[in-house]
Amino acid sequence: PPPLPVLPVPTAAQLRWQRREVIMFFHFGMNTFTDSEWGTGREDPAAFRPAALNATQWMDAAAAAGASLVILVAKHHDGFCLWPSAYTAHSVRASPWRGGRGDVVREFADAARARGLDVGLYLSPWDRHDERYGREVAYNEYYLAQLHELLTGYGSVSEIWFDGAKGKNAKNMTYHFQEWFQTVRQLQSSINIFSDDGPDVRWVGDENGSAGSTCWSTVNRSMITIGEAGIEKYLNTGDPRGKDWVPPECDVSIRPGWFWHNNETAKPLSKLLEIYYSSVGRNCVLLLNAPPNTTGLVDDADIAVLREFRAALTTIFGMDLAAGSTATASSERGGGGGFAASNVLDGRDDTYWVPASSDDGRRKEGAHVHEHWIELRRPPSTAGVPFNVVRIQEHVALGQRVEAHDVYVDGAAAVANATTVGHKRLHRLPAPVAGRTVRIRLASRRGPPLVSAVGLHLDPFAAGMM
Ligand code: IPT
Repeated sequence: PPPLPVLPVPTAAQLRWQRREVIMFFHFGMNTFTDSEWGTGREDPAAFRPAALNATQWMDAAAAAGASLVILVAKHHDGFCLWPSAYTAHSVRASPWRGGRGDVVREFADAARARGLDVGLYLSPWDRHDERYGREVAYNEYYLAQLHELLTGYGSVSEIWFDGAKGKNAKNMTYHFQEWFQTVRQLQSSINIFSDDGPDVRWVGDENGSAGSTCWSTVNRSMITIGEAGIEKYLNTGDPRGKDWVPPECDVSIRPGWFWHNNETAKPLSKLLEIYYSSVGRNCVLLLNAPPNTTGLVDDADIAVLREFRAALTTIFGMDLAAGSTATASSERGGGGGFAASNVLDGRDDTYWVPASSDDGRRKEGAHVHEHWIELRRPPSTAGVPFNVVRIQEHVALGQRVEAHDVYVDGAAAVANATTVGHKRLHRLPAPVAGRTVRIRLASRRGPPLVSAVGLHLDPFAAGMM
């Protein structure tokens, strides 16, 4: 049978989220038209007038990036609502767009589903417009009522985003997060709730797409206060002793700002790839923002760079230079359960290598400590083909375990030496190497290491390769 889990473990919804790897964010709203990032809340709804909004075109951007989930900012800090909420006049209903009968949330959700993409929503707790803001009960009721509208009126919602950002007028405002979270669960049972503190997905602690090189999916939620400065480092690395499974999401914009500004342009491919390695390659999901412009479309140049990004990932990871290898390990669990080392080469997340139960990775053989390791031996035909990326994946469904590991090629000095693995760890080597054998030593772990994949790739976009 499979080994016992090492707690905590992800829920089914968290596992589905983790395997998405790249998802997309759309910041669009009043700020798009006022050329700002944080509106004051005093904007005239008449300013919201996209000339040719087409949410289907936004989905082209998501498809170009290979994202399977798209998250829309339904209300940002300026309080202007992109759907005709019954609880405020400050919404699309008061704008000239579609004669006041428009609903961006509806168009967004419909366009996403038509493309087979899942839907997520962002509703800013901080509100600089609403007069109830600052009156605790009144504002919390208002916010809850809007959650109700968004989570009952637009079909299934896969992720909801609670941004911890706030300004001075937030000082006297207490948000009833527990009431909000429980209401969300009641309305959408398989949703993932994002906030600094989860409960399902946590902020990674920065907005540059960079997780800690040690990155645990676990934290102690009691250590985190939403929106409080000083928690960033904890969020960035997680906590090996964490009792709560709350994996990190890296939110980053493809442009300098979250909203569209005429004088800004998208980051180049090289930057997006660097972000991919330091987010997805460090056990995170990457939430990439592409802001639609004042026309109500994503700039063609932005879609082009997203397409380039996905094409580059396909070039790098579409070919596995470990294919055809044989895999051996320090030991293998028997019993016919199918836990052989060769599982790391079958391209599946649900099969994995398990060491023998008698093997605790500390057994002494003479002077030698018999540590856990797994080794690929490449066939003669590919042994000379160089690679510069090593991919390692843990079977996190049974808990995140690896605390320290190294990678050796042909028994020489380690080419990589690191801490956590998690769902996916990508090591970029300083230069391409060729070699017959690649060994991963799992020097330290919480319980037996369960490795679901090891891959070798050539990244031609890496420095010095182009
Ligand atoms: C920042 C919030 O302070 C933080 O709580 C989190 O929600 C984060 O946004 C999400 O990106 S505010 C930002 C200006 C750093």
